[in-house]
Amino acid sequence: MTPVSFLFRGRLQRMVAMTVSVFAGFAMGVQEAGLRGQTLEAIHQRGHLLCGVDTGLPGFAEQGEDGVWRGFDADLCRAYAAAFLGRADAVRFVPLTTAERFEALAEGRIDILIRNTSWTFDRDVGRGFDFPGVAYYDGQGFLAPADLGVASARDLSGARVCVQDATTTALNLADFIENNRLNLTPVVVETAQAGAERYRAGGCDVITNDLSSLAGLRARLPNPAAHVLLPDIISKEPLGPVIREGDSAFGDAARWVLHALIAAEEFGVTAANAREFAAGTRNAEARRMLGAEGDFGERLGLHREFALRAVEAGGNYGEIFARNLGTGSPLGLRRGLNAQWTQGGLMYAPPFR
Ligand SMILES: N[C@@H](CCC(=O)N[C@@H](CS)C(=O)NCC(=O)O)C(=O)O
Repeated sequence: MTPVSFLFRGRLQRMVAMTVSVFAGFAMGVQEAGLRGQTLEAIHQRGHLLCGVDTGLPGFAEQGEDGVWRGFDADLCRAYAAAFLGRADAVRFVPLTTAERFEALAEGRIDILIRNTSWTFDRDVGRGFDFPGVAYYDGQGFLAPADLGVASARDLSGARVCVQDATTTALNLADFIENNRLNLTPVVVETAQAGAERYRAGGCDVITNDLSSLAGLRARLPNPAAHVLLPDIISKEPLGPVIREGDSAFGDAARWVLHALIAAEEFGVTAANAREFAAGTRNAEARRMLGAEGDFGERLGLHREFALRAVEAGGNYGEIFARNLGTGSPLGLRRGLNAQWTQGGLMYAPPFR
């Protein structure tokens, strides 16, 4: 052996040894912190999922007089319960106001927050939260009486605007006023319901909120046709589930359950046909996702049929959307940005490969 190749071997060995010890140290650090899979473990031991939802927002989360929670967010909670625990009803709904929601998650009073919550830099970075994906692409708008006769929010000079506390909505309104040098007076309310009541009673001239929630509030007003959604969309509000930062195994599970619902719609897997589809399809990606092939469920720390169970719970993404928000529902929302990527929308699940 020449001295040069000896030197080279020595360096290579040191590099390999260093790399191994860095990885081992990292793995130990993660284990010592006890984070890997901690949330899933707690859910399994408890036997039900604690899902943070809205206190009452039509189309998203609302408890009926029969005690049943209904809505898009409530159905996502059920899909998660089915994927994590095998039963759609293994979920307790924890109603939270906008101001309470993050503290409840940080303190472990819920496992996951599914509550019209926008993914923003400030919430994601440094506050101890993670956003596994987007379930609804929304934007902020304005609801106004039709007889006010304004064509745009920029024409609302002198108006009082009902806006909800502790939201991106309130921050965006402040930006909108400043950027356009508008003379608008924010009237801060605690809940969407309080805003609607204030508006009805003449305590504010218009309401600003996520467009999806304004559609729900309008549907509940005595004469919905007397109120219009102004054409202005003043922000991007990507709404989705939120989890505590640090448990990346749970983050993977939360992300891929959501993507399974989205991909199920793309593949044509429905609540009614899921089992039959899994057994009979030639679509290899769908077979991997549904557990007819491979071990994707196990790799997430879930059952092999996690995706199949999630879809059976309340349907694929499109079915959940249609039932709670779609044009056939009281909210009457079109798919818009929330259409599949194959239909010109932004719903795009990464490959199950
Ligand atoms: N997406 C915004 C707004 C959240 C928000 O204001 N949600 C409204 C409707 S979209 C709401 O929760 N209202 C019912 C309540 O507070 O009880 C955010 O994450 O800050």
